[in-house]
Amino acid sequence: MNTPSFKITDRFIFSFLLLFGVLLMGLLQDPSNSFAEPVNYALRFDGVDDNVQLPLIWNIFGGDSWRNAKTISLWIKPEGPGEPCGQPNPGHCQLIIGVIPRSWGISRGILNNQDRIWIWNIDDDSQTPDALIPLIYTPDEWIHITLVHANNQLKAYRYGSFLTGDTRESYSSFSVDTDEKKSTYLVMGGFFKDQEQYAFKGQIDEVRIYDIGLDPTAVSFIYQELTPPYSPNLKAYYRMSDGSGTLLTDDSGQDRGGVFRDGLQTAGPGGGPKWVESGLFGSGPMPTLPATFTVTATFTNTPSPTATATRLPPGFTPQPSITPTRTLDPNMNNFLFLPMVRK
Ligand SMILES: [Ca+2]
Ligand SMILES: [Ca+2]
Repeated sequence: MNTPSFKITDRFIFSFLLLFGVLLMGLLQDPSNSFAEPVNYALRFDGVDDNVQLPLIWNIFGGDSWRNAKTISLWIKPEGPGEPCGQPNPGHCQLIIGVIPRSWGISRGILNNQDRIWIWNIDDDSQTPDALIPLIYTPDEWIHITLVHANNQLKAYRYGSFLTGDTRESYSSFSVDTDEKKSTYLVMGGFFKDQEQYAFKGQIDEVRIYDIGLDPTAVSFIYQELTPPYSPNLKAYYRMSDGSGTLLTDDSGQDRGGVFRDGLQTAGPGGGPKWVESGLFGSGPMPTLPATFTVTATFTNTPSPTATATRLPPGFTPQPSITPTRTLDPNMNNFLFLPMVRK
């Protein structure tokens, strides 16, 4: 008597599983469900007090080799025009990324009546002029910047391309670290100390830190995110992948993440920089790119008057190019830093 009822139950379970399976497959094929591509995030800094404190640079590099060999690259989207720097010194401009106490960095603002992104290094040798490289930028557009310091030379790249003239002789970055005490942190988004505030206003994405001076070919790889296996020289990688919270993950997997701050205070829930949709790399194979990729820079004091840098990803149609005229100030190469930058 029991056998038929078991069969009916089995059939019922089978039918139920079949129906469940069909429903599950339907869900999996629905692009609107939670299996959609994740958002590509960037971090927006408010230009008031937002910043991210990254680890001690000694810990990122596993020593003090950061003083002699490093590559820092990132995409930024500065908001609005730059402001006058607090002093005639790039350490007193909006800090985008660099070490504190300050000895090198990427910053922006108006120096010598020029609104520029500044690549700079302060070296130990007081007989050697400190290095300062100005880069033209357009407010509210994404721009890729690379700082390469190696072989006693500081170089600056724009959109992965190196322009003649964007190099300076510069020796080991100044450091206050001692054998007993390390206190030099890598910081992103702003410098804050007492009454001094040099906060970057805009977005930052795709930050890569290497412990070597990358060659031009490696520098030019800027239109895609990195994928594993990573170079052993990649010491930290910030894709801004978190999307929420007040911690910044190191996407190189080496646990060199950062902490959001408002000024010098650790940010509370919802505080610090904001997670925004990057607009830089879409979820498809083709990145969404900024408008300006063809640059003709004119130098008044070099025998070769023009240098053209063009680097377009496949399928990308450039918008009308800009032709900035850059006059290099001969005094710029001999720029003397004020002592207070070393705090
Ligand atoms: Ca804030
Ligand atoms: Ca990103």
